[in-house]
Amino acid sequence: MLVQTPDSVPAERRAAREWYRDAKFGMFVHWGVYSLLGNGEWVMQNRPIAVPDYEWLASTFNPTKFDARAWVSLAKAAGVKYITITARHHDGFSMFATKASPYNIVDWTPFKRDPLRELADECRREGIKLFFYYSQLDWHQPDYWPRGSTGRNTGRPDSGDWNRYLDFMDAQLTELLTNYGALGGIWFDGMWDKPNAEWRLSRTYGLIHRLQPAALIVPNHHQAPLPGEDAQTFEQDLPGANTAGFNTTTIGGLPLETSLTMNNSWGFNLTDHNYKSTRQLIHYLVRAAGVGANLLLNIGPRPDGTIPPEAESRLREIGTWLGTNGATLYGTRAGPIPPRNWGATTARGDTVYIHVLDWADSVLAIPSPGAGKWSAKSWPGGSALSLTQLGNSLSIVLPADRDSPDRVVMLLHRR
Ligand code: FHN
Repeated sequence: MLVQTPDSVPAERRAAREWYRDAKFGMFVHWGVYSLLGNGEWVMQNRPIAVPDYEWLASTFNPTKFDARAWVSLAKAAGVKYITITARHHDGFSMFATKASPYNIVDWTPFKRDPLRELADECRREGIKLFFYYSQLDWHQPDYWPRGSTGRNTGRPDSGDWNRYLDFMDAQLTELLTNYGALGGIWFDGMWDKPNAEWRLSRTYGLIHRLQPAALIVPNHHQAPLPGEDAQTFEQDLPGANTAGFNTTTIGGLPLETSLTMNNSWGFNLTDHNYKSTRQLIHYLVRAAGVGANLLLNIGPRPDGTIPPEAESRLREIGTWLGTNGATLYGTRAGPIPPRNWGATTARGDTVYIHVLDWADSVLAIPSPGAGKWSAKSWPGGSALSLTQLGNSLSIVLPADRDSPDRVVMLLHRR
């Protein structure tokens, strides 16, 4: 497999990686046939539902209220720079027009439209990048054989042709990278179902980089980065943390992302109203930026194509907050002071942004972010804040507004 050194990565892709580092905020969308049952995207595995029953369910999928313009304008209002949507999840149903299998939204359902086409056109119009989530795991295809740790009670025959399955995936990836214009990239998931199988990754990655040299490969395989990959994504954990149990990999030099549910479900869950507050979500966005990572915040649209109001309101509130504070995140990198219980720091050039998230007091003492003299200003007002510099530490009198989800202090290096 080709060893990937930074300079072996074409300039276009390096530029795309920098765009991705600058983006900081993406909207994840888990939407598909499973949304009909309102019990998350693993319902076929968990219930379990055999292939014929699930195929019947799929034939009833008809999201007549789906409106790509409404979705993309909400994303824009939320301040997200890219959308990552499930083109095919583990249930094996394709949410796009494909010649590789009739088991897709255009040929198998009364909907007969290609929502990914409509989204791609709308994203291009609004300047939002589009990534396609693509599951390597498949609970429907007989050729996903030998089975992995899941999908064992779907009623499929105990036989199949693995290489034909890999060919099927490459054929679909060719369609996704040819028929929807320039993409942000492909977000892979599911390899963890058969971690030791021969996935022919260099062939598949080579295909993607050939078809769209600027498209990024973001693999959610919970392993250390492999050649040809462009980012490291962590699930339900900030990079370096591991409350979820599978984020065991060390942080490499690639751009970082963390994907997060807004409630406890990726796919639509009728009874899961356990939504995080807007404040918690802003804190997650800021803490992710504090370690140089993007937040990929998930929504699970309903089977009719509408977005749950709890998700919509939170996205709009985050967007309002970013309207004022976005400049302290977008285009920044991890700040000189690693994350703290009181908050995090981001930096752009010589300017350091101190994000005070959880701190009851009016004065904060921090290690000096670097030699030389520093001054402090409030954000966004820009009014001077009292700063005392003693040796290697600074103590800053914070802006008064303790209720703000993030009291931002701008630290300026005084030459
Ligand atoms: O099994 C999937 C799950 O359904 C969801 O897509 C998440 C999103 O990051 N990834 C897998 C679990 O690791």
